[in-house]
Amino acid sequence: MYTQGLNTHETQGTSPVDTEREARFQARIDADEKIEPNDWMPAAYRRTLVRQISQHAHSEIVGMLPEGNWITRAPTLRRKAALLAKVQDEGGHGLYLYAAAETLDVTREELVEQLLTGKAKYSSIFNYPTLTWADIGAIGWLVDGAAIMNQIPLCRCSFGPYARAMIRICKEESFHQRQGYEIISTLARGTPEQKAMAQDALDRWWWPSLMMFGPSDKESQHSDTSMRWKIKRFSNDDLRQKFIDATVPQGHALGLVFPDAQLKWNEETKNFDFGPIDWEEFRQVVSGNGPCSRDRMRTRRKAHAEGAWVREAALAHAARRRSREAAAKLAAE
Ligand code: BYC
Repeated sequence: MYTQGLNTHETQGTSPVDTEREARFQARIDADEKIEPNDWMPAAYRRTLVRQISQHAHSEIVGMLPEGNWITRAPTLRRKAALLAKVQDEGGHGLYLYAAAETLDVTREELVEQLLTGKAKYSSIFNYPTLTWADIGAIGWLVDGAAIMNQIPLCRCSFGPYARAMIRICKEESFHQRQGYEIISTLARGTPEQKAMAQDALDRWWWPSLMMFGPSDKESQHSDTSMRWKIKRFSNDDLRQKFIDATVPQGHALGLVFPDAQLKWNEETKNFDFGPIDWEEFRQVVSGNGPCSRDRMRTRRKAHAEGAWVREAALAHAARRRSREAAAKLAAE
């Protein structure tokens, strides 16, 4: 619905006109102006945004699956209501983000197709299993905590529709993080068995959470350009470090131990030093060989197929309403 009449020219190349347009575009970015869908933009800026925003949307949608697994098994009614609300929020985040991507001359159908055929990526983190109730706490505390660290700067992204979608998303994410930390702290302060569950969840989710920030700055293909265009405001490694520095004291306050023997406060840099990340594991997960990768895609494809009647019914309803409105208009003339 947003895709009509947009500036979609992919023709820019190296002509003096293009060079001048690109310089004007960069000057607007440097002046912290927002770029809006109908403004001229380099084709590569558009492509980068479609890639990032749609991967982000897919992550929200696939991200509903590991937690959805626990809705029917939440330990109390209060926990169930909070988890249900959180998972619904994630569905909503996916929809705002698909709508933001659609302002860039791509349809939701194309984006969903890319997810379902395995062409598009989604966050590595959602390819790990949720084995116990403590994992729901760990997801909220660590995964949503990492998400907030990465997403707050996106509220200042140069592309207006993405930045505006992120403001609302971040407000909701902060509730998600708090509900997770509350679950983990209840378990960590509970019986020895409950504390062991919290520790086990931290052991399994810590390293995958650090991988959410993407490859190291040396290996990141897109960071330089995305930072020049103010799509990204901080590098992957900088955000990862900020997350570690904020999260480690929270775990220590609960008497939990991080699964990293090299994790240590560095008085000189005022940061936590940490051990090496297993980038081979990250590469495997991102290329579809994570512990739950196939299961996630199978579940998503099944949900999409089973929802076909809802999409068809909504389209039929919209068509009927349009024709009824047209008939009423004609009768009134
Ligand atoms: N997993 O050059 P780089 C959530 C890919 S939703 C998979 O550094 P970039 C939540 C990257 O796409 C969390 N792939 O890329 C939801 C690129 O591949 P392509 C999602 C990854 O874009 C429900 C290649 O590696 N958050 O939190 O500059 C419940 C090279 O990387 C990952 C977002 O999407 C990964 N972890 O930086 C609870 C935030 N990392 O496209 C929570 C928005 C990297 O060349 N996205 N790749 O094939 C971003 O901020 C950036 O896209 C990233 C990567 C920091 C993720």
